[in-house]
Amino acid sequence: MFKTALLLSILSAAYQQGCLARDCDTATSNASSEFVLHQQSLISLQLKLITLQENLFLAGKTLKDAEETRRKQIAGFEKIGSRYFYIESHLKRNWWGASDVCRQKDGFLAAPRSSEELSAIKLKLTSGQNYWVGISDLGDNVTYVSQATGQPAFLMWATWEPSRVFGNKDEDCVELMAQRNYFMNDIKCNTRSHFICELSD
Ligand SMILES: [Ca+2]
Ligand SMILES: [Ca+2]
Repeated sequence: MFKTALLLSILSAAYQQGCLARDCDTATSNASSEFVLHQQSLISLQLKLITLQENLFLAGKTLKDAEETRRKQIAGFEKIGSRYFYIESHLKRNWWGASDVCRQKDGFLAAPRSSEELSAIKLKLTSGQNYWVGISDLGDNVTYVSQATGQPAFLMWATWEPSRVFGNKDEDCVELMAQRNYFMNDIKCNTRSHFICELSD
């Protein structure tokens, strides 16, 4: 957009210079002069239109940025690593209830995507409390899926977890388990725990 404005500006100046070089004052045709004026007027209008479009674009971007910032602040999310999370250390909900709270905040139960992200989140948790994350094998009782993405989740199991591998297939939802240094544990989904939400990308 800015390049177009610059190009038109240069063309306009070049056109005027060309006119002077040909000595427009001595032009014999009135029609030719009118044509030049119309062309200049048209270029001038085009430049104004481009300026208006630029201003509209910038205003829209500013508004969008302000809304995004406000949305994050209201919901109480904080930036941890490169993403936004909300850590609920007061309320306890079962896995579905926790998921509902996150959805009401326009997010999902969180699914950490890397060991670095999980480590950063751990630093924010209240000692001794377990936290739901948005991972379960409720779909096929085999694959642990991120609720946010619908894709197989990043997993970092505590020792002897998941219980499914060791014969207990009733533990379908995943928590960060305080007693296991916040590594992951599958547990029954109706357990009431604190929870972590993430904002959608
Ligand atoms: Ca299971
Ligand atoms: Ca387990």
